[in-house]
Formats: sequence, C-alpha cells, structure tokens
Amino acid sequence: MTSNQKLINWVNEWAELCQPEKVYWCDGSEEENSRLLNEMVESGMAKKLDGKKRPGSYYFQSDPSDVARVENRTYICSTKKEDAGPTNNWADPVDMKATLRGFFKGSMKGRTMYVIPFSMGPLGSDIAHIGIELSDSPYVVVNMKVMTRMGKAVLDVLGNGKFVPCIHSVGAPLEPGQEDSKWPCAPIDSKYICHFPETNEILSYGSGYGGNALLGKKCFALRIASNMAKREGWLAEHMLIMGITNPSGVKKYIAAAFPSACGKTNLAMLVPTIPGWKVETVGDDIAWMKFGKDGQLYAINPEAGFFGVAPFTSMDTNPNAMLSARANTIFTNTGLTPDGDIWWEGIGYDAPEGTITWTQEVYDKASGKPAAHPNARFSAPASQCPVIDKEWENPAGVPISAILFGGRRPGTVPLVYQSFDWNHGVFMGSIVGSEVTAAAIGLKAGVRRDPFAMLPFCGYHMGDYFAHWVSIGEAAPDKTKLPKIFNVNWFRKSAQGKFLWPGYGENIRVLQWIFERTAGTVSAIETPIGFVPELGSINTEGLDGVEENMIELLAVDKGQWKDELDLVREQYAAFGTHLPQELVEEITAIEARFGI
Ligand code: TSX
Ligand code: MN
Repeated sequence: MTSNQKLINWVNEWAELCQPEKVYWCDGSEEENSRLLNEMVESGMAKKLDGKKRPGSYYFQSDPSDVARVENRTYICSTKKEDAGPTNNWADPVDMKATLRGFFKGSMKGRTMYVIPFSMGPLGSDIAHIGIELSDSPYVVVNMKVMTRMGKAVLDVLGNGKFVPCIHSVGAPLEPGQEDSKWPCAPIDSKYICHFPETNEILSYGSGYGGNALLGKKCFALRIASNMAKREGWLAEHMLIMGITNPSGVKKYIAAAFPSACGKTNLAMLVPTIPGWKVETVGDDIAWMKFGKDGQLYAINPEAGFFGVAPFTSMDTNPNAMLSARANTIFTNTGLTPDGDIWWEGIGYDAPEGTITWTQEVYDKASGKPAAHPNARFSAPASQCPVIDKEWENPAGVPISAILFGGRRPGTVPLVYQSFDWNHGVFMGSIVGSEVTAAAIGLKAGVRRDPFAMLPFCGYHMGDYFAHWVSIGEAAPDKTKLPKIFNVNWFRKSAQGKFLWPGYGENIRVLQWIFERTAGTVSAIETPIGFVPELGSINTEGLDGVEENMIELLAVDKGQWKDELDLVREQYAAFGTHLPQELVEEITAIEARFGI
C-alpha cells in the first residue's frame, strides 16, 4: 500500500516488539469498516443497534475501570523537566521509552496490529498533518474512521513524506486459547499516555477509551500539535469553530475555548432563538489556526467527527447533535434499550422498561445508578450534522473574526466583555476557570483554573504557551485584522443561586453583540476589566424576566475582582520566570484601573 520505506521499517520494528498475530493495513473503505464491526459483534464486544431506529450504528460497553482520559497517567517526555512546566506530569524520554518497551514487548500477542493512516485536517490542506496509528484495538479503527480522514488516500498523500508516529496497545495480550474480554485493557497503574514533543511521537499503553486511545485527537491535535505550532508560529487550540450569519446575510466565524462541561458542543451547534440569525458548525472541539496571505487568521477543524458527551444531550439542549448521531454512530457506555436503541440521562424521555445500564444491569431509576456513565460518548460523522458549515472542509480554513473564552462562573464574571487589545485578550485566556463541584474532582469545590481550556492538553510549559500567544499578536501581518477577544459567562447566578441568563439558543443575543462589536456597529462601556455592553445593547426582545437581571449580569464588582486578581497572582506564581512580562503588565494595569 505504500513505498514509504521509513513507514514500512517503523511498522516492522513495532510488529517485532509487540508480536501481534498479524499486521493489517487499514484502507479506510466502507467494506473494511463493516467487516470490523461485524467481527466485533460476533466476538461479543459490540452490539448492532436496530436498523430502523439507529441505522448503521453500534453499541459498546467499556470495562468499568476504563471510562475516561487518565490525566495522572499522562506524561510529557521532554529532555528538560522544565519544558513540561508545572501543569504537566513529566518523565525523561529515554527512561520512559525504556519502560514502555518493556510494556509493549509481546503486548499484542494473539491480536491484530492495525496500521491506521489518518489525516488531521482536510487531505492535502497546508494546515493539515498526517499521523499513523498502530493499534491492537478494532474499536479504535472504527472510531478513527469517524473522527479522522482515515485510510489508503492518506498514504497516497503522504508518499515518502513525514508522519507523526502513534503507537497504541490496550495492554492485554492473549495466550493461545485464552478467551478475550469484552473490553480488554490494563490496570490503572499500568496505563501510560506519553508524548515526546521533541520527536513528535506518541506512545499509549493500557487504555482503550477516548482520548487515551484515539491518538489523533487530544494527543496529536492538541499536545503534540501545540508543540509544532509553537515552533512554527501557529495555534493548536481546544476551541469550537462556528459561522454566524446575521439577518442581512453577513457571515463571520468565531472560535471559542471553554473548559469541559461548559457546553462547547451545544454552542457549536446552537439553534438561534432570534429570527433571521443562523449558526453553522465547523468544529466542536479543536481548531488549528494560521495567518493567511491576506493577513487574516484562518482556522481548520482537524477532526472529521464529534466525540460528544451523551448524557444531557437532547432534542431540547442540542437537536443538531442528536440528529448528527441518528445513524452511522458509535455509542459507548450509554444505556441500551430492549428494542435496540440507546438511552441516557437527560435524553428528554423516560427509559423504556428493561433498559440495560452501561454496567449490564437492568436499569432501575430508584436505585440512583445511572443507565449511562456520565462520560458516555457518541462518535458521529461531522458530515451528518444538519448545520455543518459548507466551508468546513475548505483546506484554506475559515477567517476568524472573534475568539471567545469562558467558563462556569456563578459570580464575578459578567455575561460578556471584550478585551482592549490582543495582549489583554491573552490575559483573559490565561485566567479562564470554571466552577467545579466537590464530587467532580474529589477536591474542594470552587474555581478550577484552566487557562485557555488547555490545562490537560498543552504539551509544554504553560508560561511559554502564554508567551507564544503574545508572540502571535506581535507576528500578525496586520494587527487590525487580528480577531477581537471576548469572555462569556452563561452561568452567572443570583444571590439566591438561580441562573440569571437562560443560555442555550438565547446565547445568540450575546453572539449578536459580539458580532456587532467586530463590525464596529455597537458601542460599549469601558470598565477596568474591558468593554462591557451598555444596558439595553444586548437584545432581550421577547425574553421574559431577563431584562431585570441585566444589571446583575453585566456588573463588574471591585471587591469580587480584587479577590479574583489575588487568586490569579497566586496561579501566576507557579509559572516562575516563564510567565511573560506582558501578562504581569496586564494584571498590574487592571489593578491600577480599579485602584487596588
Ligand atoms: O450548554 C450549555 N449552554 C450553552 C448552549 C449553547 N449549558 C449546559 C452546560 C452543560 C453541558 C448551559 N447550562 C447553558 C448554556 O448556555 N446555560 C446553562 C445554565 C442553565 C440551565 C438551565 C436553565 C437555564 C440556564 N433552565 C431554565 O432556566 C429553565
Ligand atoms: Mn475537548
């Protein structure tokens, strides 16, 4: 399938170490995809869902120990520990490779090693990059088919060129005659998700789930790509990309970064409530951005599918996600209904009698045990999204007019505000945080700082990452064409603990203000933290009971901001000399504007 000798040698070398029963080169065809899915149904790993209710779709249950990304088993292996920074686990690359060779030795016994060629980004795009994943999991193959451009066409584009090597094993070799488990994986302390930023390599051992195993996504498109982007002067970001068209037919694209559980996928596919406005989706998770010849910043979505959290996705909260997953979709760790469909908490209707939970028990609402794991997922082709943007596969990307940051902030942070300039916007990205409940992280409840929503995904020192953002602003071919930067907060609460903003489709009203700010057609009030909408300039027409919340939604309180900035200074201290002086100047200037 290829004459790329480096690729052939590399595959042979790893096959020799991992000792699979056979090596199979994926061509990415429909025929191959159905064959693998049928094999998994036969082996008991997958169930085919009902052909009428959920055509072309399959259901998987993971091992109960293998349900999410494992941040404490995720490493950045740079020569110098300092290059990984205080927010990453670090390991020496030579030591880690030696350790992992021990784990990978014989790890694929009794299994097939799949060679999975994939492109992150439209095939042949200047912004796209090619990876090859070796994996002993057929579940990974069928997911990579949804989530990336996968198969022979990628090898044709690759030719004798370079690729990012990605090696994955579930870490569960089979002895002759040994029966396979439904979801093979290794125990938690034998899982390793390792990145080698200096050589652009990924080694993942012991987990078959999501970002641990589908190496094109978080491992490549964020952790490795953030390193490539720093070296080459572009941006690899944890951002959705959406197009917004106003009633006059003017269209602008925005990118937005939010920590997990803030509704990024919902915003990417939002159904506007005000007549005449249209939202279209380019991507829901990752943006790669580069300056074009015209001096504008252009973004591509490196992915080809949505790997979305299922629970609480419904025809009410996100109809376009529901419709994207109506067919040809892989469901993992949702509930399974007796008529061969899926079900999850918050899907919008009651579980049919006899629904089976993700742990294979009969669902009993009264037991308090959910049918779907909270991190249950759907893998759906982006092409099936009813509002997929017509430019979503444009190899040149889409021009970005605005960048949004945000998080769940019950207090302090207004519904929306705009930075004074690029560096002030970098400051806003650096202080992103989100309210987490004690249960969610096993720590004390409060604001978890998640700069640029990249805390788990930045593949190098976070302070150097801030400096890279500053340098992008300096390197801009035309500073007047830089995207305008905003922070949004759909989650501000009253003293009584009630959400002040209705959110969801009504967020188009905030997007309208942002749209008009980028067009220069709406004024704003200058506050110490940035430009805030004037009272009355957010369109609340037809909204009941929100007008009276606007003062509270837009308030900038000096006392709350003093506490906030004290916490930011504490956070900044961890970055030491890597913290760019520009950000120290930004926080000092804000304190000065407040008079604190
Ligand atoms: O996704 C959300 N968005 C963005 C939508 C485009 N969520 C869900 C977050 C978890 C994934 C939201 N939750 C949003 C929001 O804008 N806002 C809220 C908070 C909220 C929840 C329920 C109500 C209002 C606000 N319901 C009523 O007031 C009836
Ligand atoms: Mn994400």
